[in-house]
Amino acid sequence: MPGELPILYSFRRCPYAMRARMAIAVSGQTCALREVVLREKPPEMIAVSPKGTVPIVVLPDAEIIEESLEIMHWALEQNDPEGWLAPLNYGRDDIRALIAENDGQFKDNLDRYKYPPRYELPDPLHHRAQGVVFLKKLNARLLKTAYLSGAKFTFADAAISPFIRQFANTDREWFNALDLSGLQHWLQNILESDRFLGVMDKYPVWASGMDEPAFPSANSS
Ligand SMILES: N[C@@H](CCC(=O)N[C@@H](CS)C(=O)NCC(=O)O)C(=O)O
Repeated sequence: MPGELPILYSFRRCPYAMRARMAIAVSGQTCALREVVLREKPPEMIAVSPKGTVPIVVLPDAEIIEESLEIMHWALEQNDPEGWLAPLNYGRDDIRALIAENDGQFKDNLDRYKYPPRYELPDPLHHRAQGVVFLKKLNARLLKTAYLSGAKFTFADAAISPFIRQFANTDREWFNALDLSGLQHWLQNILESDRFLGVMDKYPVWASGMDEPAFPSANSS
């Protein structure tokens, strides 16, 4: 692997890493991928980013990008062939607010629904119901337009869909029975798309001294 490629620390099933990988893939940027397991993070990763979360990009000049939304911006600001940034560049504060709500309140409810034993006084169904408030907001948009900011898949769809996937997968039968057809079609359509499946390949866990595979891999679409 040539030394000048950016390094991407990633974890396949992490929703933050998924959205970063989708943006990197669409931008045409290639990274050297270091797949990690969260319970055993490589010391090289902690050395560059002590907060210890994935995804992280390490640029050839040693600059570190350690927030998934910033990684998306970094990739798309170099090359944005599908215009993912256009809604944000056109001052869509509603889209920024939607992403902030996803990352804040909705993610809190998702964690408390999906991983109740981690919390004191767990009440997963209360948090599931709170999560539905956000799902309804998304659904109202998706009954009007195919994607969150309009007719095309853009930044917001990549940023939010991995979290809706996780929420849905916690109890698929219950999710499928909700009266939220706009949201359900949107999610299904994304989960079956090459842009999503192409960033879900499995890679061996990286350890010091191992060669890094290229991401996206040459044969993924
Ligand atoms: N704000 C960060 C959050 C990233 C994050 O929390 N990632 C999780 C995995 S999905 C993580 O690395 N957690 C650390 C751990 O579980 O030890 C971002 O947007 O990149």
